[in-house]
Amino acid sequence: MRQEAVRSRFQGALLGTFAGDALGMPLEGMTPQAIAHRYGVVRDLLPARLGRGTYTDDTEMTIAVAESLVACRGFDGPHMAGRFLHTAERRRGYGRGTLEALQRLAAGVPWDQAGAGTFGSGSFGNAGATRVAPIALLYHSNLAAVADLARASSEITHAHPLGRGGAAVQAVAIALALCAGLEPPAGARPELFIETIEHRLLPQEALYREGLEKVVMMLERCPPLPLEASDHDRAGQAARVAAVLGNDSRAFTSVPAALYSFLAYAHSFELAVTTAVALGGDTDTIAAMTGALAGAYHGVGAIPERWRRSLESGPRGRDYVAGLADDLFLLWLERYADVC
Ligand code: RVK
Ligand code: MG
Ligand code: MG
Repeated sequence: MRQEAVRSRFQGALLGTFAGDALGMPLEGMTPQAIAHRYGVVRDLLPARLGRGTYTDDTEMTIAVAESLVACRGFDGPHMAGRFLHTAERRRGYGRGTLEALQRLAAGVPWDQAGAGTFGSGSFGNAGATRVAPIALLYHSNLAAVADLARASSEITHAHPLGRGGAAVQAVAIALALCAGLEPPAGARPELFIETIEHRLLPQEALYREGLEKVVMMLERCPPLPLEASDHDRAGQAARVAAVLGNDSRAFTSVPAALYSFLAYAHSFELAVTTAVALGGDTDTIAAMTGALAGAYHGVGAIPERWRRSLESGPRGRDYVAGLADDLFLLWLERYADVC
């Protein structure tokens, strides 16, 4: 029974990333006001550059992380770097920092040096954080391993301490969401999330402490709206949250923005992810990270069926991603289930 619940959460986190990415992608770069003016609250997958329901770099790299963990039966830096390089399709839309690191990997630079020179000191873009769900799932019973391996996986492309730190914060949050979702009476208590994540921060990641404190402040100032709230009220709240937390593609703004969206609406996958999209800015990535959190918390059944059935199919589409989640679950069952 419990194993089925864990399995559903592995699928939820990976397909939740995919659904958030696909819902957010057509709005990427728009302000919250522009989204509200044009669409109200976005509740359905819109036509997109590569087709409705298609995914971007965020999901593509998450797939690569999962493939590498499964193939190597755990984290292996050189192998994961190889998967990033061989699975990246430019049409999915990659950030500059990731592309630069991939070029260095292609030129033979080792996996732990390829991300070092971007923007002078390594990138603190959010690509290291948005792909981290498979690591959080496989190691969820050991938060120290979750944080360390998230940082190591980020280093391949995003070596700045704040890039690595964003991956650690997002990964620890996903692992906590999974565990909290298995214990429904306790639920997703924001104080517990914030305290536990803060405890895992390294001194050079102190900026995340500020981000997490802002999340607490915004959960108080902008608490979840009731179900019957109007689109106008939802959009207004999203704009206020984005103005304080930020919504751009730097990890130290977008990771807290995703955490707010999840914690404010932890009772509903759909409300969490639509809130993330309403924040505007880096909508595909913030919604992908929110989808990973909410999917790990609720399990795959909470992703609206009308979204799930419209996600891209094909050789590396939704069935493949669900299968990868199962492979990862079986690996967890074999190697780590007994320590839970
Ligand atoms: C196209 C100064 C830095 C910095 C540093 C800033 C895809 C830059 C995904 C940079 C995501 C931005 C998106 C994002 C993210 C980073 N000094 N500024 N050391 N490090 N920045 O280029 O690969 O959509 O302004 O590494 O993480 O869907 O432009 O992007 O939305 O952060 O790309 O950092 O991908 P990048 P990424
Ligand atoms: Mg993207
Ligand atoms: Mg993005």
